[in-house]
This record gives sequence, C-alpha cells and structure tokens, in this order.
Amino acid sequence: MKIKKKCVGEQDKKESPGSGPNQRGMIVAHHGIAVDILFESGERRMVKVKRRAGHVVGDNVIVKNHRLTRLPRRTKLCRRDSRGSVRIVGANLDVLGIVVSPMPMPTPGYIDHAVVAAREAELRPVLVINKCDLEDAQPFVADLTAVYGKILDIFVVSANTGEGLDALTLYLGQGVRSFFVGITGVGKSSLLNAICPSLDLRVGELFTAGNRGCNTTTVSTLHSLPGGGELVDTPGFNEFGFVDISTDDLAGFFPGFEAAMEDHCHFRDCCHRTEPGCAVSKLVESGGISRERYATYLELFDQILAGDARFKIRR
Ligand SMILES: Nc1nc2c(ncn2[C@@H]2O[C@H](COP(=O)(O)OP(=O)(O)OP(=O)(O)O)[C@@H](O)[C@H]2O)c(=O)[nH]1
Ligand SMILES: [Mg+2]
Repeated sequence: MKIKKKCVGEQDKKESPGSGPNQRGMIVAHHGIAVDILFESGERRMVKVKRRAGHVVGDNVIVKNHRLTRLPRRTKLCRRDSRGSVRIVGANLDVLGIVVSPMPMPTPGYIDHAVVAAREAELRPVLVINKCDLEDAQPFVADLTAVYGKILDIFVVSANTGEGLDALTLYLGQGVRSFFVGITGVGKSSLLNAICPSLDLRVGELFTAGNRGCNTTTVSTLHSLPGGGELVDTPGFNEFGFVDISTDDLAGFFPGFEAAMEDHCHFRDCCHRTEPGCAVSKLVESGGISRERYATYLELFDQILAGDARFKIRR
C-alpha cells in the first residue's frame, strides 16, 4: 500500500495527526524546509520546519498543533564540512556501515577516519565491501581483510549478484539502526534496494574508470528492513571533518592501535609521534601497522591540532 504524504505548516488548521493530542514519531527524511515523519500510528506525513532548526534523520519528535519538539538524542554522528561548520548527520544510531568498493576506491585514510568518527560517537563501525563481483575485487578484498580483519566485522557483498547479502541482512536486522556512509558511487543505495526489494531508490550511472561518481542520493532517508532493524541511506561524502575530538581520543580510537594502547608508552602523555619508548612506534617498526596508515594517523593528528586552533580563534 502506498502511503499518501501531505505537507502541513504551523498555520494549517485542518484536523490531521499532530493537530490534536501529542503525536510521537521519528524523522525519516529531511527536505530542508520540511521533515518527513513516520508517526507511531503508522501514518507518514511532512511537517514544515525552520531550515536551520537542526533536526536530522533518526530524531524522535513530538508534534502537537503542528509544532515539532525534538526529544533528547541517544547518539549522534557529526562531521565538520569543508567550510568548518559542524553538521549533525544522523541521530539515535547504533552501527556505522562504512561502504567501500574496488571502483570507485575509497579516498586514502577514508576507512580509518570513519572508524574514529564512529567510535567517538559510540557507534559500532563495520566494513561493507561492495561490488565483489567485479574482476579486480579479489586483491582489494584481500588487502582490506589483512588490515581490518581482526579489528572490524567485515561483509564482502555484491548488490548486483546478491552475494553476501544474507549475512549482512542478518547483522543489520538485530534490532539496530545502521547508517551507511561511503563516497559517491560505491553502491549504498543499490545495497538498500537489494536488501529491501520494495524500495526503489535512485542509483547512479554505471561506474566506469575516470568517472568520479555523481552524488545521485541527495537526501538521507531512513528505512525499516524486512528482516528487522533500520538502515539510513546517505548522500556520498568524501571525508568526516572531526568535531571536538581530542588527540588522545584519536589515538584511543585509531583502528590498529588497540594493542599498542594496552602496552602503554613510556610517557603517559605520549602523542605517538617522536617520543622515545612509544608503543605505537614499536608497532610500526615491527610491521604491526603499515607506515602508510601510521602516516594517516599523523595527518589526522595535525588536522585536529589545526582544527582546535581555528576553533579557539573563532571563540
Ligand atoms: N558491478 C557492480 N556494480 C554495482 C554494485 N552495486 C552498485 N553498483 C553500481 O554502482 C553505481 C553506483 O551505485 P549507487 O547505488 O547509486 O551508489 P551510491 O553509493 O548510492 O552513490 P551516491 O548516492 O552518489 O552516494 C550504479 O551504476 C550501480 O549499478 C555491485 O554490487 N556490483
Ligand atoms: Mg545513493
């Protein structure tokens, strides 16, 4: 059955859900000046909001007399955009599904960055490697499994052939709310369409070498999955500018540093850069973490310092 959506504003006086007693619901899409709400009654309807009210997909709300009140958030995922503004991208989430593919490949450091952002927000990061049907997928999968196999849950899947989707669906169905992130063109919407065949989300053009994808999805949308659980499809974005994360948190959350953090460095306030007796440096020397990924840590460390300085100047 198709749900009929209707948009009402605060001045709309007609009797409808939200005009009488308190109506509780959840934001399932945000369209700038209106949010799409799924009410507990099962009804779905658009409610006008101020553009900068800060509501996001996953927010629980109460609507009374067409006025929307947001309830406290259990978790929230934030990022800083390229202009330095903080954007909350999703609320009340449990799992961050980091979707990557052999084509287009993730930008350098993307996965590490996403894992740190997820752990900072108290979400469980999982790696979803899509397009495993492609010819050059095998070495890509092998490399990622070697690096992240002991650190993260990994799902190797194909939205096109259906490979690996049963295991992923089972995982997502454990009553949790998951949020897919990944650069444009990796197949986030295609995966949702494959897991939830009643959906018909727009997917991009067939991806060919040299084509950088085209941001097909422009609005985050939340969907209930047939096997249980909920999943948010999002527009592709290339990076998570960190928000209020300390350099200590970065080291504590960086994937692959776990063992070194337990070993303890000589200095309690070690930044894991040039200090003697550093457990992370030892890990790098022994090949426990690649120099390339250690370079990502150093880069993120510098970014956080630069971000802190910018923040202080603004204040
Ligand atoms: N070979 C192959 N192609 C796929 C697979 N999944 C998706 N694609 C293709 O990849 C292209 C991009 O897919 P989308 O689902 O639009 O990707 P997206 O991550 O949602 O992209 P944005 O919405 O722009 O962020 C489309 O041409 C899909 O057909 C897969 O498992 N195998
Ligand atoms: Mg999409």
